[in-house]
Amino acid sequence: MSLHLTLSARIRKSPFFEAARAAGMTHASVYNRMYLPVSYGDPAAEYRRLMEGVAMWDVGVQRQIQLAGPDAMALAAFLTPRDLSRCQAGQGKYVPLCDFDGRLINDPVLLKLNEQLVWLSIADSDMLYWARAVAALKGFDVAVSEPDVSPLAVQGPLATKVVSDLIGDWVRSLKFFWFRETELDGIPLVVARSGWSKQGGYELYLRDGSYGTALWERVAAAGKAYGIGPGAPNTVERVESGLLSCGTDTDDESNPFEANLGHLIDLDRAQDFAGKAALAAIRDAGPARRLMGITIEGAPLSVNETPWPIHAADGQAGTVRAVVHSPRLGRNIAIALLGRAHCAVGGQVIVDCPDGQRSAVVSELPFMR
Ligand code: THG
Repeated sequence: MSLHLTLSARIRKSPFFEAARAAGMTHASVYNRMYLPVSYGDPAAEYRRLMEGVAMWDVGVQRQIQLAGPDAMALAAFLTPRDLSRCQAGQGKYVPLCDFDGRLINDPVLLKLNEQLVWLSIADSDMLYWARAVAALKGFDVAVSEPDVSPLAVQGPLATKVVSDLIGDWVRSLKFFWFRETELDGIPLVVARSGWSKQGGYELYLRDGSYGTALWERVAAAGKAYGIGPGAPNTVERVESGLLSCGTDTDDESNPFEANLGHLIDLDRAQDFAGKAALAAIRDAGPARRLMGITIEGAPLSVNETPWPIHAADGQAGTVRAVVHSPRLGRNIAIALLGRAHCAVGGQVIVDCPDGQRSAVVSELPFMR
């Protein structure tokens, strides 16, 4: 029998929740203490729509942490090891956030609205308290809040047609991760070329939750001609594409080097930032573990509910963080966190699957470009 989790007032709803429910949401997860719709009952159709057409996703769980005030950029620059000195207003940047020991605690998209206003569009951990604590300890002149802002993603090869019909032709010239403030018949939005897939698309950041259903319906209407349907951040596609899911692929001791984000860690910056010394030490020693691909033999596997142990001849080698059966590759592929002695491409390992042990082969990430 299937297990049901109960909806309750303690878990927050996105402004698109009721529209997503009306559209046939069948499965939800929890992210940033909110419901995240994950399926509408037909995973194969949802994958196909993302790969060949266009899908709309309620990703209101991607909460914004707003930094407002004269020290907004100074706080942002202290929170991330990535160099923001050339980041312009209207530009987004993917920014790992680390604690003082170099642990990876979140990996938001940063949006610089202007010199005194920054949003961190966060993954699943409580960055509001962290950002407030850091701002207070550093004495920065900045107000840290969680504003009423909720992204709706439009993803897939036909997303540009839908969003340009809806918002205007100018969206075609937005560069990857750039954004613009606009409105749609009085609905206040930030429109960004971004989204958690490698199939292209946009995110419409709704700046007033009372318009949630109205915006959903406008997107659905504009997408009708292109066969739009509801979907969700797609685990199959993101494992194929090697997009990081912080907290799934990583654990509480992970650092950005083991998560293959080393190219975003700018240790040569003059300014100090959280974790700088610890990250320099990790870089010099090399990370003890790394995220790698593995291909697991046998019949199609479904998503793991826990990290499955991985063994090698000399003992425990690591864990499977996320496994899917890839329709494009026709194989079971997984993102694995492996000890550095076991990262050699082509190496053989053994995975403890729920139905028994299976052999697997190590590869680079991503599986597909
Ligand atoms: N969009 C917005 N907010 C988000 C996400 C998003 N918050 C949560 C989560 N996703 C944050 N994590 C990621 C992870 C990867 C990417 C974006 C957000 C991503 N990565 C590209 C890649 O890996 O190829 C590009 C990274 C880069 O510029 O180097 O897009 O999706 N609003």
